[in-house]
Amino acid sequence: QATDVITKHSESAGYHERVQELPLPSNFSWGTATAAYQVEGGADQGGKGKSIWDTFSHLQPSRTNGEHADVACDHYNRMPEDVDLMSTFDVDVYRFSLSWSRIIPFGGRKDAISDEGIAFYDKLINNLLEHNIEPVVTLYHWDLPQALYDRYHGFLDTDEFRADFIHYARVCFSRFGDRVRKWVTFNEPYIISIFAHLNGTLAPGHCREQGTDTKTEPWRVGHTIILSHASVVQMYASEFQPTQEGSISIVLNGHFYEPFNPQNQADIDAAERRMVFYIGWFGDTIFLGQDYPIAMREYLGTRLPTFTSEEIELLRQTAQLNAFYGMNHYSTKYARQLTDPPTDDDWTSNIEEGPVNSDGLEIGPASAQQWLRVAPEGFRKLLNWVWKRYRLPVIITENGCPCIGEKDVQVAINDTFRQRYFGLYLDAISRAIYQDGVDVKGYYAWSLMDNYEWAAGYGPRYGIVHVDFETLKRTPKGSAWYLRDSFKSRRQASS
Ligand code: PSG
Repeated sequence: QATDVITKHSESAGYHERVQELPLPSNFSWGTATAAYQVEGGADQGGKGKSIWDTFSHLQPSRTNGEHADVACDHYNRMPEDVDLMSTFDVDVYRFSLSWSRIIPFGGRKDAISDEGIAFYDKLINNLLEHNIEPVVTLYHWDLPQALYDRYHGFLDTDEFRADFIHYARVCFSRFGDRVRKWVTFNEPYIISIFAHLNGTLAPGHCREQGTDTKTEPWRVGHTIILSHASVVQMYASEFQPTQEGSISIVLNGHFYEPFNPQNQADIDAAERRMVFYIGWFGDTIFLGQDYPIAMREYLGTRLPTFTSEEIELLRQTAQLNAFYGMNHYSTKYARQLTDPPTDDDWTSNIEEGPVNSDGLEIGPASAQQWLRVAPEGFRKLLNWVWKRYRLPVIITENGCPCIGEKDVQVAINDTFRQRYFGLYLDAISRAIYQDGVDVKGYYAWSLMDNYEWAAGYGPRYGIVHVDFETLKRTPKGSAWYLRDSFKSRRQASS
């Protein structure tokens, strides 16, 4: 049976390797990650305002598997227990996000700040520091205050959103910045743009069927994110960094793409161009401080907004202030250049992507989510791609996978599939560092615990801790202990 699995999958994906426990630098930091809406619950506690996810999950339940996150992991009420738990895994870092509408219930720059909301995050941060765990804080992980959507459609109004986001960021820096040394502005701008304003799978669910302008909206949203990020970086550098001495950047996600047919030049070009559209969109503007990639401008024409010369100047000035490249990465796909005319809202430059290549080989074994295959070699190649293009220290801000059948706690505890996934992906990082010269600083596993997986509800489980969503009982999975032990031995091996 084992050979069966092996012969189906492409050798070049790296899955056939044994986990080798290759070394990592002694100062390499590891941790776990979560996002506010996915774990907190406490929907009506502490004066929290509604976010677009509260609305989306309640008013359009068919789009979220009938499930919402009013309670989720109840982290809002069980936070001390969760911090105790993560400290038993010897983590260095905890990456979490702030719920904007917990801190400013109506979100806007003239709206009231909630002391209760601030108090929750104060407690969390202090608790982490008492356990010697470094907080890495994301300002925006998809839960836009509903009031800002009602007022001006959120990201679609660049000027309004930007002004409100700068205000919100300033509140966070001034309240938490004495203790937080690493900030992330946005989690995954690609997903916010494409999945929330074109495919419609994520809140606010804009899509063609709902009559929104899928030709231009996602590119407007991306534009808003890029400018809002740059403004916040500039503000942080001038108002807070001199005294707080922290660092700031953004988190970009992206698959690695292999050509569907490696003999076909069009597919080779497609794989590269797919990454330019996915990652270069935000990376070139934000980290290189320049206009959108030429390939995007050529293909999208006037669908893509333009920067004024002052805006280009802002990007140029803030580019070097980004201290790291935050990388969320899970999987590799094949890219195939299509020749039939694309739809008028095509966002890929007419590329089809999938898990099977022209020889019928699968890129790697399937997880519990259809888009996620195990392919560690693609991870190593993506690390190289990003390093070559941006020359920034890389932090893996998310990586992980959901195994099949994990609702059963016995299956979850014995999560050998995930342990192997982590092992192979960590070996890929070691090779990228020691064989390829990529500067990788840290690794945060997604996720600390099973949680609300957006449109997929409570189906796929990414946690290194199992959560029973009926009793809310937490049980560490084998992978939690695997990561603890593996980081220990990998870091010793290098010193
Ligand atoms: C990234 C890529 C895809 C789906 C979801 C993500 N994709 O290619 O279809 S999102 C990312 C996110 C976190 C999620 C986690 C697992 O930041 O909140 O729970 O991945 O999907």
